[in-house]
Formats: sequence, C-alpha cells, structure tokens
Amino acid sequence: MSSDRSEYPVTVQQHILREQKRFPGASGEFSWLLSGITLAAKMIEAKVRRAGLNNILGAQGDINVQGEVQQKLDVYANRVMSDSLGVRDSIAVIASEENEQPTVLRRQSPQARYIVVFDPLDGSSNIDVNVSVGTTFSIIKRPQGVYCDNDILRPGYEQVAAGYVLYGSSTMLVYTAGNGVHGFTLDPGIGAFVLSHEDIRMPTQGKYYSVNESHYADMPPEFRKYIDGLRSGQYGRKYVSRYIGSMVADFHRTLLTGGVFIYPPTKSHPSGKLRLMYEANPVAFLAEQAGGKATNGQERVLNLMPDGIHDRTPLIVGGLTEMTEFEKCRRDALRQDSSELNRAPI
Ligand code: P6P
Repeated sequence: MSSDRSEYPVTVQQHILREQKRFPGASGEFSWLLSGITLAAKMIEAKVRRAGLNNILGAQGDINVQGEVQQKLDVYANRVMSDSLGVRDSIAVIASEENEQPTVLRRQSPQARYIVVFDPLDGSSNIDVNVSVGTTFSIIKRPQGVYCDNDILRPGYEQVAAGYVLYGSSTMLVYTAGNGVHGFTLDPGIGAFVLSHEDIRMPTQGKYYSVNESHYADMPPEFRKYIDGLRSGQYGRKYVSRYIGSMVADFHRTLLTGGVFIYPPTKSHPSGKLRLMYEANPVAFLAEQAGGKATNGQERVLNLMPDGIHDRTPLIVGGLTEMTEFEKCRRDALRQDSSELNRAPI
C-alpha cells in the first residue's frame, strides 16, 4: 500500500467530517446534512450534463413564485434538493426559490436544528443555450424549542455554512463552514467531489469587473461613477468586463481571480434582482471568508435583516481594493448630494 497519502483524494465528506469537529456537540448531523446537498448536486449534475439529450431542456410551462417560467431542470432540481434534504432529521425547515412558502419538515424535534434555504438552479434561463448554471444554499441554525415561522428570517451573519454548486466546464462544490472557503471538483470517474481548491483566497485586486452594462443608464450615480473608474484605470489598472449572466458563474470567477461583481439597483429592479437569503447571503459569507467584502451598496450584506424569504437586494461583492474604491465613490456621491442640498434654493 502506498505510503504517499497524497495519492488519495480528500472527498468532501472527509473534509466535512474534519470541519464537523469544529461544531461543538454536533454528532455528525452537520456532515449528514451537507451530504444531502452533495447527493442532490450529483443528481442535478447528471441531468444538466445530458439536458440536450433527455428532452429536458425548455420550459416546464409552469410559472414559479417569482413569476418566472419554470424550466424543466428547475423543477427537477427543486424536487431533488427538497427530497435529499427532507430525509435529513437535523433539518427543521427548507425554503426554495421555487416555492412561495417554506416547507416545515419537523416543527418540534429537538434534533431538527437547521434551516436550509436554497436556489435549486440559479441562472436557469441560460440552460437552453448551454451556459453554466448553479445551485446555491445557505444553512442557519434555529433557536431551541418549537419552530416558529419567523425563525427563518435571520440575518446572514447567523449562517453556519453556505455555498454553491457550479455546473460549468467541470462541476464544482464550493462551501464554507466559517473556517475558510474550500472547492471540490466532481470526479466523474469515481462519482465523488474531491478537494481541488483548499482555502480559496480572493485576490486583493483583480482585473475583471462584472455587471450587466445595459443597466448603466439607470443605475444610481455612485455605481456609474465607480464603473467609469474601473474602465478608465482610475483604480490603478484598466479593468476588463466579463459578464456571464449567471450569478454563480460570475461570482466563482470573482472569487478565484478577484475583481468585482455588481448587481445594482435598476429601473426594473429598484431593490436589486438577486435574492438576499439564498443568493446574496451565501455569496457574501464566502466572499468574507475568502478575504473579500460584500455590501448592498450601503451596508454589509450579512447584516441585512430579511422581511421575507424572497427579499431582493442590490449586491456588490469583490476584493478589498475594488470594494474600498466603491466605498469612496459612495461617500463622494453622498457629499455631492449634501452640498447640492445646501445650495438648493429655499
Ligand atoms: P440580468 C439569472 O437569471 C440571475 O438570477 C442571476 O443568476 C444573474 O446574475 C442575473 O439573474 C442576471 O440578470 O438582468 O443581467 O439578465
């Protein structure tokens, strides 16, 4: 038997068990919970990889709670995530982007201590054109006692774990349990997610900025001023624009190569388009754990208090340099506003 242990891949299960030891009192329930997500990810991945062959492309025809045409893969991914998580006794409640209301699985069980909020297939409008899509998830711990409906509306700093699965040129699971960010690539040969990116760190400064430029004209002034600076080289380098239109893919590139991803307030989405609880919060937790920052343009995303599980929020997430420069733009815009107010005729 080889003595070189580096030959043996570290699977996500092994890594989670190692992380598990950080959760005092958790008796393997956390790793069992996360294994529900990895199982679902493999099942979704198998369908995504064959989408063009299984006549599973295209719209299911139904309209989901977001008013969006449900793609067949959306429906499948939602069912697989719900079923895989539903059998984990440690989960009290699940909430999905595809369902208007959360599903309460175990209201009174003292063992059911976790709440999982997820988007089963983010970016699904890109499925038919073979663009990367992703699954996002956020895990929060609920207070002891009988589950009450408001137990789910918690700020992002209460997340105990979060992450995403990116169905791209390879399938990757990226997660944090509060002890760094770790990436696992699915090895189709053995059907396991194996550690490929341990302790991911977001570069202090990158070279890409990522925003849907068609919204430029109706963004708030501080966002326009900031983007002008990214393009002009004002922040020490001329940035290159990269936008896939699938948040998980755009954020994954930002996490690995640095730079900034922005979904600002727009005319069609004045409160932003992305969802706080199952898109912005996981991304913000990962970004901070990797040395970056994430705000809604004014305050830290992880401090935002949701009013509803489908709340939207603007999001700007990136490396320290990019986020510091945005903050300067915002302060300048505030100063300009106040000086204009002072000059305003009485
Ligand atoms: P736009 C995909 O539909 C999504 O929810 C995110 O994954 C993505 O970042 C965003 O919408 C893209 O929106 O307005 O640029 O098409």
